[in-house]
Amino acid sequence: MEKTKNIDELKEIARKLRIECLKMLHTAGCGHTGGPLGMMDLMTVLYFSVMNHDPQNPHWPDRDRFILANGHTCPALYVCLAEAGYFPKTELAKLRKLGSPLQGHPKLNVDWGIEMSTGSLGQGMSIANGIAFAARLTNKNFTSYSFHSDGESQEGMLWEAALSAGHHRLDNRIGILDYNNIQIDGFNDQIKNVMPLKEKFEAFRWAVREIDGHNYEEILDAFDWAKAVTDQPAMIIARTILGKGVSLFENKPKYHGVAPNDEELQEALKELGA
Ligand SMILES: Cc1ncc(C[n+]2csc(CCOP(=O)(O)OP(=O)(O)O)c2C)c(N)n1
Ligand SMILES: [Mg+2]
Repeated sequence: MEKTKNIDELKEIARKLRIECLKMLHTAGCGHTGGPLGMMDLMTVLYFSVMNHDPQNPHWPDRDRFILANGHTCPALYVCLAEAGYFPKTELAKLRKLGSPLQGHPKLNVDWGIEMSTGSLGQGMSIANGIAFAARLTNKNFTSYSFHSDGESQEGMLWEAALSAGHHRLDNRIGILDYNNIQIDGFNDQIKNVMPLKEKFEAFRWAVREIDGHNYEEILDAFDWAKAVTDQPAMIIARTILGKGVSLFENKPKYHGVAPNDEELQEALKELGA
């Protein structure tokens, strides 16, 4: 797939994807709005600048793999996959409808670029590790990427898997962690503070970099850094703003799991220049 490192181009893709994302959620009438908007800059860079993948050949054995461990944020994944050409954009309007492959949490469908069913928080780290082990065992060079969140980091299972990746020096593993300080019931630091995350992952033998998850220079740079890490897995901890791009939703826990209503959609589209 054609990749770009042009920041203006990437920003424009992300702007359009935020619009698509809000429209699909509004049509569905339910779903998660805040997380996907906050992750969109990182997801755009991953899908259109970083990962080796081919929507025309989704089963390509050498493709990089992507696991969305915080599966509830799948609207962000679905718009990236549609934009990349895995399936027609008209399918986005069927989000969460009976029979649609685009459910409220990802369902395994490699033809459409969905590498694993996820949504039960904490499992994605183990899955991505397994894929990385498989690459090692079959002498393949692809990278196993996984996306995580602060709320998800309260799951013990994530840490057990992180320990394994560090111990086994899985340097074909790159994690991204969305730190927006918001989870389903409110602010993470008030409910059960997962900080400091950098020191935790370092103690589990990961190389760690902290970035602003909306700064494209920092995002691009972090992925270059992560790919160059040897002998260790790499974790990019990205500070983000839940609902980024739409003031109405920004940093408001309520929008963790609420779709925009008619008025909210109109206001959001105006702000995004739709
Ligand atoms: C094992 C498990 N327990 C509970 C849930 C319910 N749940 C869905 S999202 C979520 C909050 C996760 O926090 P985070 O990903 O940081 O939320 P966001 O930043 O997207 O608002 C919870 C508890 C789940 N999906 N899986
Ligand atoms: Mg969060």
